Amino acid sequence: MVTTAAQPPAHAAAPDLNRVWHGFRLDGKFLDGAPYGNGHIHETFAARSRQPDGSVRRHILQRLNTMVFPDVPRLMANILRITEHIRSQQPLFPGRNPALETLTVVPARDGAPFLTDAAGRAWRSYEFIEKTVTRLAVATPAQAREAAHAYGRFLRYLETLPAPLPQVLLPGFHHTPGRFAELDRALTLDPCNRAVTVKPETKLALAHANLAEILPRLQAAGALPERIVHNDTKPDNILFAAGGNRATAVIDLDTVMPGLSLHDFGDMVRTMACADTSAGMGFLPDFFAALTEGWLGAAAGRFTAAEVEHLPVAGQIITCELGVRFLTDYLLGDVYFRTQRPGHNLDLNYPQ
Ligand code: ADP
Ligand code: GN1
Ligand code: MG
Repeated sequence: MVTTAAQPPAHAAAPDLNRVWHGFRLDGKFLDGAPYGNGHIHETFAARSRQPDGSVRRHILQRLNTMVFPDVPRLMANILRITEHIRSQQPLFPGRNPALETLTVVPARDGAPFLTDAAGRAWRSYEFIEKTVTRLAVATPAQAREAAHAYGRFLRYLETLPAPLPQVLLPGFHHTPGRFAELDRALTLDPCNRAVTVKPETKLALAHANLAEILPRLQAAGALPERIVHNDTKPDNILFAAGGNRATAVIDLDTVMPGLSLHDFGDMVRTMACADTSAGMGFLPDFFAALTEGWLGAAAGRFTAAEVEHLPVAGQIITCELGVRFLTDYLLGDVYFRTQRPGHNLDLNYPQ
């Protein structure tokens, strides 16, 4: 079942980052902290501290969205297993060191992988991966190829993750028929009387409903193996080397769960092989070709014939699925994604 979560109130008090920083096992003297990045789920801050040797270090502090991830201990247990496994892998790819390609959790003072502040809100901290940038969109096919290779490497590193599998914290996350059912419910409930304002968008979504069953049907027929996948493969979840094309690390591991490789590829097509051109939303064949090259290059022959054959339609499916999610969120009153202005959920460019 797909669930819809409400965001913590937008008026949540500005956090005392000094106090939060001191809750983690960090050395040095807290200097300052500020909002960081463009994630749609958590509130992310970068905190700076002066180290005993005089240098300045940064750490990520994230106030977690517990409406989306209510079970923080299980969330962090997944992340520790995933990051520790990746870190322990031998290099599989020339010039790449898996230990440097993943996040490092900073424990709280009591040793737990997160802390709860005085207001009852959960926080985690990561080592800041320096000399990197995230991109809301890739600028060249070379960047798309690099990103796809990084997400492909990620799958390879996790192939050997020992049992048990990471826990499924977001059931039905990429179950496209469930997302359509959510849209149906939102249209029926129409709590904000917005359905009348989104008739063209609704018509467009419903016209593509046939896409929803394609992957579930193939999976049921045994043509698509379940793998541990990332599930949120937009460019913003890759750290690229500053001033270059190299993909340094894959981040945002909250959605890593057993799932389908085609969902990961499809979300890359949605976010890296489509652009808003003067003629409307357009598909970019050269970026698609670069994604395919990077993805299959990293997979090194491991995908089944069905996983390769369905790469093109995967982009359509996930584009449709996310369109349905944003539309549903708009109908429900912008309660899930962090929107920055009225109508943001309807903006063609928002998904980036
Ligand atoms: P959300 O789930 O809200 O998208 P993310 O975990 O993706 O949150 O983090 C939001 C942004 O913060 C990322 O897109 C990236 O720019 C930045 N970020 C997160 N972790 C790190 C890190 N360890 N080092 C550097 N930047 C990071
Ligand atoms: C959210 O966390 P973030 O911003 O990387 C969302 C994804 C969407 C994406 C759209 C847990 O990702 O599913 O594809 O926004 N994550 C969750 O930009 O719902
Ligand atoms: Mg993110």
